[in-house]
Amino acid sequence: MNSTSLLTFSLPITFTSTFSCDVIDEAKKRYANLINRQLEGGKPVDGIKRLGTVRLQIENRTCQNSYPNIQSNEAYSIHIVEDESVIRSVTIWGMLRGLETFSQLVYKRNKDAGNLINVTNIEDYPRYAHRGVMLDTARHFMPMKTITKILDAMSYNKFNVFHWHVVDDQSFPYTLRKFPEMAEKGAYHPKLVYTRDDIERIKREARLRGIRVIPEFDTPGHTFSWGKSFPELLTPCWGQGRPDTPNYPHHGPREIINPTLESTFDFMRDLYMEIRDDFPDEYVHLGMDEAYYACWQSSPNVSDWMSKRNMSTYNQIEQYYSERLIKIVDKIGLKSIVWQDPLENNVTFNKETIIQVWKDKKNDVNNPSVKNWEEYAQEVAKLGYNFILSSPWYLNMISYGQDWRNYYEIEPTDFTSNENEKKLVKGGEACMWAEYVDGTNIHSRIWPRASAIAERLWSAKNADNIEDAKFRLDEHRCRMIRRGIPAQPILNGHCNGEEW
Ligand code: CP6
Repeated sequence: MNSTSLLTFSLPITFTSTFSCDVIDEAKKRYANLINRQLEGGKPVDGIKRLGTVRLQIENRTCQNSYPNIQSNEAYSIHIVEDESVIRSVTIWGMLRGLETFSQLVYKRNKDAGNLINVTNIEDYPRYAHRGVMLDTARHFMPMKTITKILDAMSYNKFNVFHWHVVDDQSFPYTLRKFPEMAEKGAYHPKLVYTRDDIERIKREARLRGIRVIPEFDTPGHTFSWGKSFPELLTPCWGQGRPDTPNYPHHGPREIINPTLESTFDFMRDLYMEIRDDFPDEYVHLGMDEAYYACWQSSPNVSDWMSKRNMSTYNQIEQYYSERLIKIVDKIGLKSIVWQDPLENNVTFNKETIIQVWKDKKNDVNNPSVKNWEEYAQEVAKLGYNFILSSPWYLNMISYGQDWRNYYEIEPTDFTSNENEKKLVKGGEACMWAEYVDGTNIHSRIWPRASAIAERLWSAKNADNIEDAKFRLDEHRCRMIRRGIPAQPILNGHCNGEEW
């Protein structure tokens, strides 16, 4: 590298911009702080030219009360030159991505050396609009500091969707305004809940990083904790092979939503109206995975109800429930994302619904009827739905060695040779199910493994050289460590002589 293509600078680094807005002002502070901390100790190098100011130029000044969405333009360009460098973007969301890249361009040759940046031009934009991390906060409660750290780390990896799998069978930690008893009775402990302030904070921290929050209130399955406060929402199971309870209903963990009562749908409408008012995103996640029929099958009330409606299969109940719920949600102005399962049971959705493909042989080794994700993707595409891919990116599945390679090598459009079907892929999500993680070990399990997924979702299809990626990922892992994310190692070695 000759000196004409290398610039040096002194700290603190400052960014200039011509308009003020919370998203940009906060980002300038965050990135100046990251860069200053990252480079601490280095003085400008003698004898080479200096970096001048770094100007942030945003074309579209929409900011106040604005949130990112699936259409947001996240493109940016960076021009590093001697006098006045500039980062350009169309939107504030693109500027966030540009600042992240800029912060990764600055470096030092060693701990005591000066701060450097190469003269360069970058034009960059994402391949996919939906680049998510799914977090389960029901199997283990995740403290606020864990969630905000995940949001921080997501921004270091240009993830833009926080899919919050907030409740499930085991606990209901979300404080609803209209039904506060759901969390009071359904959480693991009255302190292990997300308060109204916590929810506002998650929304705010996510927005400042250009991250959409998509909450999921999974029904009709995975709802056992809902019954702690509202038992009438669930279908009581009868018998269930328990000799002591053959002829009367009892509550048990396989209970799922009771679709035979009108009050169930009234409740769901109230719940989703509240979610709509809590979250600015146009999408909500309705879950709908793994609706086990055991309780419906065991219940004489359900059988009576079915025969009155001329239903003969349990799939028909699932269709009835799912199609009614999605109409309710549609009517109050929300678009839906659902796990793939209901499609397999012939539920139909409107074509704006996004399907999340999660099944794969690898995720269900005990079930011989489970197919490869490519086959599920094909089936979804044949039905004409847009979808996001998660099957190959289940962070909860672990094994010895470099499993990030398996994530990196996935090409989301490889399920088909049909160009129109390839266009149905809107992105993907790395999923962190929390049966075996909590605040003590979650960060090192997510990072840097999810970084491999982030690159696959952001970068062009032909950015697929894994032997190059290996060193990039290792360096990025060290960068995350310096930024306070305890990311686990992927290669032998050390981070710049630092002690870890
Ligand atoms: N919980 C819910 C889960 C899972 C799903 N839904 C799950 C299934 C298989 C694996 C990991 C997680 N724990 N509500 C499936 C979408 Cl390997």
